[in-house]
Amino acid sequence: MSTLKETLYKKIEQHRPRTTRLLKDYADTKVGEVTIGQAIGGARGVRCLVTDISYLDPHEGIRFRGKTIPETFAALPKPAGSDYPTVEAFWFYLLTGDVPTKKQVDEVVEDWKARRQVPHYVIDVLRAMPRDTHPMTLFSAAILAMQRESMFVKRYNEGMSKMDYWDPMLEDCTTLLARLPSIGAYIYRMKYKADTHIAPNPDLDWGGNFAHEMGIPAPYDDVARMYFILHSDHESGNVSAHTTHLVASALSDCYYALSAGINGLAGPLHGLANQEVLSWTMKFLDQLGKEDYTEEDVSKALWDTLNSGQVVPGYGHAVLRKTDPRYTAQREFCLKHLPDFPLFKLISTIYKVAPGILQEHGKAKNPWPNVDAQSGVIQWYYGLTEWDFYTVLFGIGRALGVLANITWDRALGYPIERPKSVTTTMLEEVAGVTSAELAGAAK
Ligand code: CMX
Repeated sequence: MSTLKETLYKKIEQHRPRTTRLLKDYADTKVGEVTIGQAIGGARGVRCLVTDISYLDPHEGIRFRGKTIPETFAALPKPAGSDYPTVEAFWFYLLTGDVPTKKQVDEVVEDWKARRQVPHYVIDVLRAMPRDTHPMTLFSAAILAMQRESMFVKRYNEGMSKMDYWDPMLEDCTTLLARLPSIGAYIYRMKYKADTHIAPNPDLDWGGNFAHEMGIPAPYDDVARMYFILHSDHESGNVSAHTTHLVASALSDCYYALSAGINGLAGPLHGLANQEVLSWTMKFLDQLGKEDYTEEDVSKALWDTLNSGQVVPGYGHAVLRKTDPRYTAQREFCLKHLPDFPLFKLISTIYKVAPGILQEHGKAKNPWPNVDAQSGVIQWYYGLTEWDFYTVLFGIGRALGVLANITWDRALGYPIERPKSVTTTMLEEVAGVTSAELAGAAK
């Protein structure tokens, strides 16, 4: 058994009685109430998911296993010469809550290297799809294609005990994770770099090797590490995390579950917003028609977007009520590495102007930027200008959080998910809406 698996097993054994006790003795204790607004309005704020891997406070932002983003970056071991930890160290930490030693990290790095070869049939699937297919569709299809390899399915069919579900789930998640950066890089180079490919470098960690296979020199290896960690987890209610959790709750394996989660991430209100931010900013530059724009010009272009009924991409959030600390972390990177880059300056001007405009507009509950408002600028600076690809980068990172979560879901025996629906008439009855009022409203 690997050190990671052994550590995780101990944590699972310690945790199981806590969940069992809550279910046995306190199952009827209320965590909150559900309002009509929540039932119709996308279940905002309904407390009906449990995860210990990350927690999102509306005012403070995300904590991974109790640590803020700067604390996480500071605590985890880093490769020589890097400012950011290895993703492998972060995976150990997300799964177990323990900051790993260098030796423990090295073990995960070697394990992932041994599993990272992308099978040839996956490449065949990618190549069989039309070349103008969106990178997120290619990414999701590649993940789904590997479902045939699931250890979880094999062991399930052999009749494994429920208590053991987490073990083959972890095996599958590890194999899937190990391959994701190479799949992403293959899609990128097949579509945008004349179908030329770069073989993996056996000396490099997951993030470092991704930069290498993309063909982008340092410090892009650190960009990759930072980016994947920042995008990994945002508690369980967002579309990609919730979808992955929901699909896995039917005991679908991680290939089915992650592919579904990636499809949710591909929506413009969720992960695709990072691509939207860049395409919108470029249109916006065209509209302004000059590089010496003023804050008034930016303000007018923002109002044009809002007045035409569109959302300002990269701004607003369903939970957060302040600037997303993932935005801040990336902004700090930009201030250090690309302070004079014109696109960064424009994004900074939008940051200055947009919150006030959104407040004046009066609709968005949160006028502050989210993670997607800042991420494309960094990619663009390092030559990754094909913004259709940006959500794949988000997806590679997001896989870390959602796969850690479904491993724990199986460890704690979370059941198949099945909330209850009601009819509109039932809501009207609860609200005390009379038939006379309804008849009046219909006129
Ligand atoms: N620009 C304009 N209007 C906005 C807005 C924005 N950035 N954010 C919210 N609004 C509007 C909503 O469309 C909604 O309008 P209607 O009442 O007409 O339907 C109203 O404000 C209330 O919305 P909300 O409660 O503040 O926000 P939601 O929880 O419904 O939605 C989100 C959250 C992120 C989908 C929304 O803020 C949005 O569309 N933002 C732009 C897209 C974006 O950046 N998405 C990425 C989020 C992070 C991620 O998942 O990657």
